Amino acid sequence: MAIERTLSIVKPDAVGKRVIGKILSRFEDNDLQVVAAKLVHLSKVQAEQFYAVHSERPFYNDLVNFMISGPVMIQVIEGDNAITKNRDLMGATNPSEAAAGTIRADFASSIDENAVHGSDAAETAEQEIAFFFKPEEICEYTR
Ligand code: IDP
Ligand code: MG
Repeated sequence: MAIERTLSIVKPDAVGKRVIGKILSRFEDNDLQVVAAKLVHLSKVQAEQFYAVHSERPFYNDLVNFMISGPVMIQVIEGDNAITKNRDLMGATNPSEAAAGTIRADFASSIDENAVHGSDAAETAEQEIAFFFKPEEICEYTR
């Protein structure tokens, strides 16, 4: 399997519940390494641009307003098969459908406030990482 990087966001609901550490532990416990991270309060423009792919969806305005309702923890995580592995650790978009033991099953309360974002494919991972991080902000580790 190839080493990949993906973008992960701990959303405002989970930051507010003070479970940043528990969520990042899920990645670390599953051989995904945090290679860049920052806590930020997104601007409305940033949230609109980040979720532009959903701009025609009925939930877009609610999603943007939720994402700017408090700080978010944004990280690049790296490891074997990181994109799919992160999606598997996250669980389904709707926490009521998320498998037991997934991040969303354990920490999310609704489809609107579902604890985490994760890139869904190689192309979006690359775009989303570049949206938030300059290349020099991503660390190289000797494994
Ligand atoms: P994902 O986060 O699992 O990749 P997407 O379909 O990409 O799910 O949707 C992005 C985000 O938009 C979701 O995480 C969720 O916060 C929100 N969202 C998606 N579908 C709905 C919906 O039907 N109602 C309300 N919010 C939604
Ligand atoms: Mg998505």
